[in-house]
Amino acid sequence: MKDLNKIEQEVIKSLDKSLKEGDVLEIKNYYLGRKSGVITYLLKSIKDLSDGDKKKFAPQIQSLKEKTEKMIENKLKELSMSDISFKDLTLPNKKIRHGSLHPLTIVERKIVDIFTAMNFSVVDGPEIESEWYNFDALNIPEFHPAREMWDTFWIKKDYKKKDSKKRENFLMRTHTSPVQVRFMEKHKPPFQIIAPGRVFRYEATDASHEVNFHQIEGLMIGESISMANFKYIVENFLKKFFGDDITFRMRPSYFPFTEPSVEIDIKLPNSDKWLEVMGAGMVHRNVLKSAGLNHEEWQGFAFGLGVERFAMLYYGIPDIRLFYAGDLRFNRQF
Ligand code: FA5
Repeated sequence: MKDLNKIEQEVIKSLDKSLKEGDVLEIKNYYLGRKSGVITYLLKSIKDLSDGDKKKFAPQIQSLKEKTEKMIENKLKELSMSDISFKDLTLPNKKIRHGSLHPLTIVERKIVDIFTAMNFSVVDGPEIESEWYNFDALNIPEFHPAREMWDTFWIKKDYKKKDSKKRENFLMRTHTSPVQVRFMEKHKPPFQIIAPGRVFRYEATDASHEVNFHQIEGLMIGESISMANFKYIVENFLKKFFGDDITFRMRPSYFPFTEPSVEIDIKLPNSDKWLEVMGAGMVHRNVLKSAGLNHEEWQGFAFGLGVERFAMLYYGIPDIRLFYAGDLRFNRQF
């Protein structure tokens, strides 16, 4: 009994002297440690006592254990509180990890900022699109071979748009170009817009191709907008985005909805390889007609750029699939 009291006094004394959490944990281990704690040892020895002693000492040892646990818990609380109240408040606090923006968000915002500074408005369009807006209105009628350029995720054939008498086929938009038509139907030129958004293609993935990626569409229509205006805008944009020493080329190409059509490639640093980053051209008269604009009166250019490709060049990311892998070691670098 005397020994039990002595142990209790010892615990009180040593806790009194402790100034740090570490000291208290050491005391805890010394008395209550699972293998060789002093009180643990006493508890374990109860089974060897005679019946009479068991009755007498077991409750006292148990109570000493509980008291000790309580004292240790209180001391730890006290230390953590004093830690706050006496801390030098000018010291830096524990580091809190903030979330960060995904590189694609950063790059998309950077591109949008450059265009809005050039007076382009930002507009939006649906990701589930009708066959009409994604293809027909863009001068790609059914059975036109150019439909092969966009491997399409079709939505169940018999899906019928609510409140619509007409049967329409729907799909996941393969590009942001349908937004051009939607906008031209409702607005009178002159105007200049960009339309950022997600697009979908049923194609095999590799280091520079994804099934789901992002584009930013651009459209500028007026009375006398020409390819010269496009060249000026795109050069300005690329220089603002990458810096003045960017090397790019305009290569003749084909899109059913522009005539003439071009593609823009950017030269990869320290290499003689080029990466295609956008398609563009003068809006085809059939597209203006589909949208209800008089092609004798209005003309202009359109372009569609791949956001992932810009992000890859900007950050030196070698594989497009990294954007969607969800690996925090990658995401936290931005
Ligand atoms: C188009 O989608 C056209 N709508 C672009 C356009 C708009 C042309 C307006 C003329 C006028 P294209 O399929 O080439 O074109 O895609 C445009 C850009 O998207 C490409 O330059 C590339 O940067 C990006 N891109 C295309 N396919 C993929 C893919 N699978 N993964 C990632 N980026 C892609």
